Amino acid sequence: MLKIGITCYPTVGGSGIIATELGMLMAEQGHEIHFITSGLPFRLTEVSPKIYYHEVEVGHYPVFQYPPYDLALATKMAEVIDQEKLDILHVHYAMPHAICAMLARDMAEHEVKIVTTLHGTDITVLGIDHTFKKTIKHGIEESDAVTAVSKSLVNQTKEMLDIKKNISVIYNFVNEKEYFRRNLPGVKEKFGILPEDKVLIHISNFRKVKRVEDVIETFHKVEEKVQAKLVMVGDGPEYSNAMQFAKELGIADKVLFLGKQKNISDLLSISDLKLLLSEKESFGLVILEAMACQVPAIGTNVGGIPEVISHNETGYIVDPGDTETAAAYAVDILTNPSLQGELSSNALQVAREKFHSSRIVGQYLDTYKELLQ
Ligand code: GMT
Repeated sequence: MLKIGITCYPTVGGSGIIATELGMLMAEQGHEIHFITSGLPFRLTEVSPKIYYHEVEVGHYPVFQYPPYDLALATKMAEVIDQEKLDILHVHYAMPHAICAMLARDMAEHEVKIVTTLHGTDITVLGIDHTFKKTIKHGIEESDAVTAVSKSLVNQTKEMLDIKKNISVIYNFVNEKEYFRRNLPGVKEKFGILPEDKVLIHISNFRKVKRVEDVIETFHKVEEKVQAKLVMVGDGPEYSNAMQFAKELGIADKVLFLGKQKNISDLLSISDLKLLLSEKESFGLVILEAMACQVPAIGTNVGGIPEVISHNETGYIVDPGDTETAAAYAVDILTNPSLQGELSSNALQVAREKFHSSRIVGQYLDTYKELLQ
Protein backbone atom coordinates (compact mmCIF):
# COMPACT_ATOMS: atom_id res chain seq x y z
CA MET A 1 0.00 0.00 0.00
CA LEU A 2 1.46 3.34 -1.09
CA LYS A 3 0.80 6.82 0.24
CA ILE A 4 0.40 9.10 -2.75
CA GLY A 5 -0.04 12.87 -2.90
CA ILE A 6 -1.71 14.28 -6.03
CA THR A 7 -1.72 17.88 -7.20
CA CYS A 8 -3.67 19.06 -10.23
CA TYR A 9 -5.79 21.95 -11.41
CA PRO A 10 -9.08 21.10 -9.73
CA THR A 11 -11.35 22.87 -12.20
CA VAL A 12 -12.81 21.46 -15.41
CA GLY A 13 -10.19 20.11 -17.84
CA GLY A 14 -8.74 16.83 -19.01
CA SER A 15 -5.68 16.96 -16.76
CA GLY A 16 -7.82 17.46 -13.64
CA ILE A 17 -10.10 14.61 -14.72
CA ILE A 18 -7.17 12.23 -15.26
CA ALA A 19 -5.52 13.14 -11.93
CA THR A 20 -8.76 12.69 -10.00
CA GLU A 21 -9.86 9.46 -11.68
CA LEU A 22 -6.34 8.08 -11.18
CA GLY A 23 -6.51 8.90 -7.47
CA MET A 24 -9.95 7.31 -7.10
CA LEU A 25 -8.92 4.13 -8.95
CA MET A 26 -5.72 3.77 -6.92
CA ALA A 27 -7.73 4.26 -3.71
CA GLU A 28 -10.00 1.38 -4.85
CA GLN A 29 -6.85 -0.76 -4.97
CA GLY A 30 -6.07 0.11 -1.34
CA HIS A 31 -3.57 2.96 -1.80
CA GLU A 32 -3.91 6.05 0.36
CA ILE A 33 -4.50 9.17 -1.72
CA HIS A 34 -3.95 12.76 -0.61
CA PHE A 35 -5.20 15.44 -2.98
CA ILE A 36 -3.33 18.70 -2.38
CA THR A 37 -5.17 21.30 -4.45
CA SER A 38 -6.60 24.82 -4.35
CA GLY A 39 -10.17 23.51 -4.51
CA LEU A 40 -12.03 20.22 -4.33
CA PRO A 41 -11.32 18.45 -7.66
CA PHE A 42 -14.62 18.61 -9.56
CA ARG A 43 -14.60 14.91 -10.41
CA LEU A 44 -13.92 13.85 -6.82
CA THR A 45 -17.30 12.29 -6.24
CA GLU A 46 -16.24 9.19 -4.34
CA VAL A 47 -16.51 8.97 -0.57
CA SER A 48 -13.67 6.72 0.54
CA PRO A 49 -11.68 6.22 3.74
CA LYS A 50 -8.60 6.08 1.50
CA ILE A 51 -9.05 9.56 -0.02
CA TYR A 52 -8.07 12.78 1.74
CA TYR A 53 -8.29 16.35 0.54
CA HIS A 54 -5.85 19.02 1.71
CA GLU A 55 -6.88 22.49 0.63
CA VAL A 56 -4.25 25.06 -0.26
CA GLU A 57 -5.28 28.37 1.26
CA VAL A 58 -3.65 31.60 0.20
CA GLY A 59 -3.68 34.41 2.76
CA HIS A 60 -4.34 37.88 1.39
CA TYR A 61 -1.85 40.11 3.22
CA PRO A 62 -1.82 43.75 2.15
CA VAL A 63 1.97 43.67 1.87
CA PHE A 64 1.83 41.18 -1.01
CA GLN A 65 0.98 42.75 -4.33
CA TYR A 66 0.08 39.27 -5.65
CA PRO A 67 -1.17 36.38 -3.51
CA PRO A 68 1.70 33.85 -3.24
CA TYR A 69 -0.25 30.75 -4.38
CA ASP A 70 2.84 28.79 -5.45
CA LEU A 71 4.50 29.21 -2.07
CA ALA A 72 1.31 28.33 -0.22
CA LEU A 73 1.06 25.16 -2.35
CA ALA A 74 4.71 24.21 -1.71
CA THR A 75 4.25 24.76 2.04
CA LYS A 76 1.11 22.61 2.10
CA MET A 77 2.85 19.91 0.06
CA ALA A 78 5.77 19.86 2.53
CA GLU A 79 3.37 19.65 5.50
CA VAL A 80 1.47 16.74 3.93
CA ILE A 81 4.69 14.93 2.94
CA ASP A 82 5.85 15.03 6.58
CA GLN A 83 2.52 14.47 8.36
CA GLU A 84 1.35 11.64 6.13
CA LYS A 85 4.80 10.24 5.26
CA LEU A 86 4.03 10.29 1.54
CA ASP A 87 5.96 7.86 -0.67
CA ILE A 88 5.10 9.68 -3.89
CA LEU A 89 4.00 13.17 -4.81
CA HIS A 90 2.46 13.04 -8.29
CA VAL A 91 1.94 16.44 -9.89
CA HIS A 92 -0.01 17.09 -13.05
CA TYR A 93 1.49 19.99 -15.02
CA ALA A 94 5.07 21.14 -14.67
CA MET A 95 3.92 24.74 -14.28
CA PRO A 96 3.88 25.51 -11.44
CA HIS A 97 3.18 22.20 -9.72
CA ALA A 98 6.52 20.47 -10.42
CA ILE A 99 8.43 23.52 -9.20
CA CYS A 100 6.32 23.69 -6.03
CA ALA A 101 6.97 19.98 -5.51
CA MET A 102 10.78 20.53 -5.76
CA LEU A 103 10.58 23.21 -3.11
CA ALA A 104 8.38 21.03 -0.91
CA ARG A 105 10.82 18.11 -1.28
CA ASP A 106 13.64 20.42 -0.13
CA MET A 107 11.65 21.70 2.84
CA ALA A 108 10.24 18.36 4.01
CA GLU A 109 12.12 16.04 6.34
CA HIS A 110 10.52 12.86 5.06
CA GLU A 111 11.94 11.53 1.79
CA VAL A 112 9.48 11.59 -1.11
CA LYS A 113 9.72 10.89 -4.84
CA ILE A 114 8.29 13.39 -7.31
CA VAL A 115 6.47 12.23 -10.44
CA THR A 116 5.44 14.88 -12.98
CA THR A 117 2.90 14.26 -15.73
CA LEU A 118 2.92 16.61 -18.72
CA HIS A 119 -0.49 17.26 -20.19
CA GLY A 120 0.17 19.63 -23.00
CA THR A 121 -0.61 23.25 -22.71
CA ASP A 122 2.23 23.70 -20.21
CA ILE A 123 4.66 22.82 -22.98
CA THR A 124 2.88 23.89 -26.13
CA VAL A 125 1.92 27.29 -24.76
CA LEU A 126 3.99 28.14 -21.69
CA GLY A 127 7.12 26.37 -22.92
CA ILE A 128 7.51 28.80 -25.77
CA ASP A 129 7.14 31.80 -23.50
CA HIS A 130 10.69 32.62 -22.45
CA THR A 131 9.59 33.76 -19.01
CA PHE A 132 8.80 30.18 -18.06
CA LYS A 133 11.01 28.08 -20.32
CA LYS A 134 13.82 27.67 -17.80
CA THR A 135 11.38 27.03 -14.95
CA ILE A 136 9.54 24.29 -16.81
CA LYS A 137 12.80 22.69 -17.93
CA HIS A 138 14.05 22.71 -14.33
CA GLY A 139 10.79 21.21 -13.04
CA ILE A 140 11.05 18.38 -15.57
CA GLU A 141 14.75 17.68 -15.09
CA GLU A 142 14.55 17.65 -11.30
CA SER A 143 11.49 15.38 -11.10
CA ASP A 144 12.32 11.78 -10.17
CA ALA A 145 10.17 10.52 -13.04
CA VAL A 146 8.34 12.31 -15.83
CA THR A 147 5.48 11.00 -17.93
CA ALA A 148 3.60 12.57 -20.84
CA VAL A 149 0.22 11.70 -22.29
CA SER A 150 1.43 11.03 -25.85
CA LYS A 151 4.56 10.27 -27.88
CA SER A 152 4.02 13.54 -29.69
CA LEU A 153 4.15 15.45 -26.39
CA VAL A 154 7.38 13.67 -25.40
CA ASN A 155 9.03 14.65 -28.69
CA GLN A 156 7.75 18.19 -28.55
CA THR A 157 8.89 18.66 -24.95
CA LYS A 158 12.37 17.26 -25.63
CA GLU A 159 12.78 19.39 -28.72
CA MET A 160 11.43 22.66 -27.41
CA LEU A 161 13.11 22.54 -24.03
CA ASP A 162 16.21 20.61 -25.08
CA ILE A 163 15.63 17.90 -22.50
CA LYS A 164 17.71 14.71 -22.38
CA LYS A 165 15.88 13.12 -19.44
CA ASN A 166 13.73 10.07 -20.13
CA ILE A 167 10.04 10.91 -20.42
CA SER A 168 7.73 7.89 -20.58
CA VAL A 169 4.45 7.85 -22.42
CA ILE A 170 1.44 6.94 -20.33
CA TYR A 171 -1.72 7.49 -22.30
CA ASN A 172 -4.91 8.89 -20.83
CA PHE A 173 -7.84 6.69 -19.90
CA VAL A 174 -11.53 7.01 -19.04
CA ASN A 175 -13.54 5.63 -16.18
CA GLU A 176 -15.44 2.82 -17.88
CA LYS A 177 -18.09 2.85 -15.16
CA GLU A 178 -19.02 6.36 -16.24
CA TYR A 179 -18.30 6.28 -19.98
CA PHE A 180 -20.37 3.69 -21.81
CA ARG A 181 -23.17 3.98 -24.35
CA ARG A 182 -26.56 4.13 -22.72
CA ASN A 183 -29.92 3.58 -24.34
CA LEU A 184 -31.64 6.87 -23.62
CA PRO A 185 -35.01 7.10 -25.35
CA GLY A 186 -36.45 10.59 -25.14
CA VAL A 187 -33.21 12.49 -24.60
CA LYS A 188 -32.90 13.62 -28.21
CA GLU A 189 -36.46 14.93 -28.12
CA LYS A 190 -35.76 16.84 -24.89
CA PHE A 191 -33.18 18.86 -26.79
CA GLY A 192 -35.46 19.37 -29.78
CA ILE A 193 -33.54 16.82 -31.86
CA LEU A 194 -35.70 14.64 -34.10
CA PRO A 195 -35.25 10.85 -33.81
CA GLU A 196 -34.03 10.69 -37.44
CA ASP A 197 -31.54 13.60 -37.02
CA LYS A 198 -27.89 12.57 -37.01
CA VAL A 199 -26.02 14.12 -34.08
CA LEU A 200 -22.51 15.55 -34.31
CA ILE A 201 -20.88 16.63 -31.06
CA HIS A 202 -17.99 18.90 -30.07
CA ILE A 203 -16.78 19.22 -26.48
CA SER A 204 -14.06 21.66 -25.44
CA ASN A 205 -13.11 24.70 -23.39
CA PHE A 206 -13.62 26.89 -26.48
CA ARG A 207 -10.07 28.21 -26.48
CA LYS A 208 -8.72 29.55 -29.80
CA VAL A 209 -6.61 26.38 -30.25
CA LYS A 210 -9.81 24.31 -30.50
CA ARG A 211 -10.77 26.04 -33.81
CA VAL A 212 -14.48 25.84 -33.02
CA GLU A 213 -15.32 27.80 -36.18
CA ASP A 214 -13.92 24.89 -38.22
CA VAL A 215 -16.29 22.59 -36.35
CA ILE A 216 -19.24 24.80 -37.28
CA GLU A 217 -18.05 25.19 -40.87
CA THR A 218 -17.65 21.41 -41.22
CA PHE A 219 -21.13 20.91 -39.82
CA HIS A 220 -22.53 23.48 -42.26
CA LYS A 221 -21.13 21.43 -45.16
CA VAL A 222 -22.56 18.23 -43.64
CA GLU A 223 -26.06 19.53 -42.96
CA GLU A 224 -26.44 20.51 -46.61
CA LYS A 225 -26.43 16.77 -47.38
CA VAL A 226 -27.54 15.03 -44.20
CA GLN A 227 -30.37 15.86 -41.79
CA ALA A 228 -28.36 16.63 -38.68
CA LYS A 229 -27.81 18.70 -35.53
CA LEU A 230 -24.56 19.88 -33.95
CA VAL A 231 -24.26 19.80 -30.15
CA MET A 232 -21.63 22.16 -28.77
CA VAL A 233 -20.65 21.41 -25.16
CA GLY A 234 -18.42 23.53 -22.94
CA ASP A 235 -17.65 27.19 -22.48
CA GLY A 236 -14.71 29.50 -23.00
CA PRO A 237 -13.33 32.56 -24.78
CA GLU A 238 -14.63 31.64 -28.28
CA TYR A 239 -18.14 30.71 -27.17
CA SER A 240 -19.96 33.85 -28.31
CA ASN A 241 -17.96 34.13 -31.55
CA ALA A 242 -18.98 30.56 -32.32
CA MET A 243 -22.66 31.38 -31.71
CA GLN A 244 -22.37 34.44 -33.91
CA PHE A 245 -20.72 32.40 -36.66
CA ALA A 246 -23.54 29.82 -36.62
CA LYS A 247 -26.02 32.71 -36.98
CA GLU A 248 -24.08 34.20 -39.90
CA LEU A 249 -24.15 30.84 -41.67
CA GLY A 250 -27.92 30.67 -41.13
CA ILE A 251 -27.72 27.42 -39.16
CA ALA A 252 -28.34 28.73 -35.63
CA ASP A 253 -31.46 26.53 -35.35
CA LYS A 254 -29.37 23.42 -36.02
CA VAL A 255 -26.52 24.15 -33.60
CA LEU A 256 -27.24 23.63 -29.91
CA PHE A 257 -24.93 25.52 -27.56
CA LEU A 258 -25.30 23.75 -24.23
CA GLY A 259 -22.48 25.38 -22.20
CA LYS A 260 -20.79 23.32 -19.48
CA GLN A 261 -22.52 20.01 -18.86
CA LYS A 262 -22.04 17.31 -16.26
CA ASN A 263 -23.53 14.24 -17.94
CA ILE A 264 -21.18 14.06 -20.90
CA SER A 265 -21.69 10.33 -21.39
CA ASP A 266 -25.47 10.88 -21.79
CA LEU A 267 -24.80 13.44 -24.52
CA LEU A 268 -22.29 11.10 -26.17
CA SER A 269 -24.88 8.32 -26.02
CA ILE A 270 -27.17 10.26 -28.39
CA SER A 271 -24.28 11.19 -30.71
CA ASP A 272 -23.21 9.66 -34.02
CA LEU A 273 -19.95 11.50 -34.59
CA LYS A 274 -17.41 13.50 -32.58
CA LEU A 275 -15.46 16.42 -34.08
CA LEU A 276 -12.20 17.71 -32.57
CA LEU A 277 -10.47 19.94 -35.10
CA SER A 278 -7.87 21.63 -32.86
CA GLU A 279 -4.60 23.15 -33.98
CA LYS A 280 -2.83 21.88 -30.82
CA GLU A 281 -3.81 18.86 -28.76
CA SER A 282 -1.46 16.67 -26.80
CA PHE A 283 -4.02 13.85 -26.50
CA GLY A 284 -7.67 14.88 -26.79
CA LEU A 285 -9.30 13.12 -23.87
CA VAL A 286 -12.76 13.96 -25.25
CA ILE A 287 -12.06 11.67 -28.23
CA LEU A 288 -11.40 8.77 -25.91
CA GLU A 289 -14.56 9.58 -23.94
CA ALA A 290 -16.45 9.43 -27.24
CA MET A 291 -14.80 6.15 -28.26
CA ALA A 292 -15.81 4.55 -24.96
CA CYS A 293 -19.40 5.55 -25.81
CA GLN A 294 -19.05 4.00 -29.29
CA VAL A 295 -18.82 7.33 -31.07
CA PRO A 296 -16.27 7.50 -33.90
CA ALA A 297 -14.32 10.75 -34.28
CA ILE A 298 -12.83 13.02 -36.88
CA GLY A 299 -9.74 14.80 -35.56
CA THR A 300 -6.87 16.85 -36.88
CA ASN A 301 -3.39 15.68 -37.71
CA VAL A 302 -1.82 17.45 -34.74
CA GLY A 303 -0.10 16.44 -31.51
CA GLY A 304 -1.37 13.23 -29.98
CA ILE A 305 -4.68 13.04 -31.88
CA PRO A 306 -3.38 10.48 -34.44
CA GLU A 307 -2.26 8.30 -31.50
CA VAL A 308 -5.86 8.24 -30.25
CA ILE A 309 -7.80 8.03 -33.54
CA SER A 310 -6.62 5.28 -35.90
CA HIS A 311 -7.34 6.67 -39.35
CA ASN A 312 -9.85 4.45 -41.20
CA GLU A 313 -10.31 2.21 -38.17
CA THR A 314 -11.87 4.28 -35.37
CA GLY A 315 -12.41 7.53 -37.28
CA TYR A 316 -10.57 9.85 -39.62
CA ILE A 317 -7.68 12.31 -39.48
CA VAL A 318 -7.67 15.55 -41.50
CA ASP A 319 -5.33 18.53 -41.72
CA PRO A 320 -6.18 21.48 -39.48
CA GLY A 321 -8.44 23.90 -41.36
CA ASP A 322 -9.46 21.32 -44.00
CA THR A 323 -13.19 21.44 -43.33
CA GLU A 324 -13.91 20.16 -46.84
CA THR A 325 -12.30 16.77 -46.19
CA ALA A 326 -13.67 16.63 -42.64
CA ALA A 327 -17.19 17.16 -44.01
CA ALA A 328 -16.71 14.54 -46.74
CA TYR A 329 -15.66 11.94 -44.14
CA ALA A 330 -18.54 12.94 -41.89
CA VAL A 331 -21.08 12.50 -44.71
CA ASP A 332 -19.56 9.08 -45.51
CA ILE A 333 -19.96 7.95 -41.91
CA LEU A 334 -23.44 9.37 -41.40
CA THR A 335 -24.90 7.98 -44.62
CA ASN A 336 -23.37 4.52 -44.43
CA PRO A 337 -24.72 2.56 -41.42
CA SER A 338 -22.35 -0.36 -41.89
CA LEU A 339 -19.30 1.95 -41.96
CA GLN A 340 -20.61 3.76 -38.88
CA GLY A 341 -21.22 0.45 -37.11
CA GLU A 342 -17.73 -0.78 -37.90
CA LEU A 343 -16.01 2.42 -36.77
CA SER A 344 -18.10 2.51 -33.58
CA SER A 345 -17.30 -1.04 -32.57
CA ASN A 346 -13.60 -0.56 -33.38
CA ALA A 347 -13.61 2.63 -31.29
CA LEU A 348 -15.04 0.78 -28.31
CA GLN A 349 -12.57 -2.07 -28.69
CA VAL A 350 -9.55 0.27 -28.85
CA ALA A 351 -10.85 2.25 -25.83
CA ARG A 352 -11.19 -1.03 -23.91
CA GLU A 353 -7.81 -2.43 -24.91
CA LYS A 354 -5.15 0.21 -25.65
CA PHE A 355 -6.56 2.78 -23.21
CA HIS A 356 -8.21 0.62 -20.54
CA SER A 357 -8.07 2.27 -17.11
CA SER A 358 -6.62 -0.83 -15.40
CA ARG A 359 -3.76 -0.90 -17.89
CA ILE A 360 -2.98 2.81 -17.50
CA VAL A 361 -3.33 2.85 -13.70
CA GLY A 362 -0.97 -0.17 -13.65
CA GLN A 363 1.59 1.80 -15.65
CA TYR A 364 1.50 4.70 -13.17
CA LEU A 365 1.83 2.30 -10.23
CA ASP A 366 4.81 0.60 -11.92
CA THR A 367 6.43 4.03 -12.34
CA TYR A 368 6.00 4.72 -8.61
CA LYS A 369 7.26 1.28 -7.58
CA GLU A 370 10.35 1.57 -9.75
CA LEU A 371 11.29 4.80 -7.98
CA LEU A 372 10.80 3.27 -4.55
CA GLN A 373 12.86 0.15 -5.15
O1 GMT B 1 -7.05 21.39 -23.79
C1 GMT B 1 -7.08 22.18 -22.85
O2 GMT B 1 -7.13 23.35 -23.04
C2 GMT B 1 -7.10 21.68 -21.43
C3 GMT B 1 -5.88 20.88 -21.05
C4 GMT B 1 -6.02 20.41 -19.60
O3 GMT B 1 -5.39 20.96 -18.73
O4 GMT B 1 -6.78 19.49 -19.36
O5 GMT B 1 -5.79 19.73 -21.88
C5 GMT B 1 -4.54 19.12 -22.04
O6 GMT B 1 -4.51 17.94 -21.24
C6 GMT B 1 -5.49 16.94 -21.59
C7 GMT B 1 -5.35 15.76 -20.61
O7 GMT B 1 -4.13 15.13 -20.76
C8 GMT B 1 -5.31 16.50 -23.06
O8 GMT B 1 -6.30 15.55 -23.40
C9 GMT B 1 -5.42 17.74 -23.97
O9 GMT B 1 -5.14 17.32 -25.30
C10 GMT B 1 -4.40 18.80 -23.54
N1 GMT B 1 -4.64 20.02 -24.31
C11 GMT B 1 -3.72 20.51 -25.18
O10 GMT B 1 -2.66 19.98 -25.39
C12 GMT B 1 -4.14 21.74 -25.90
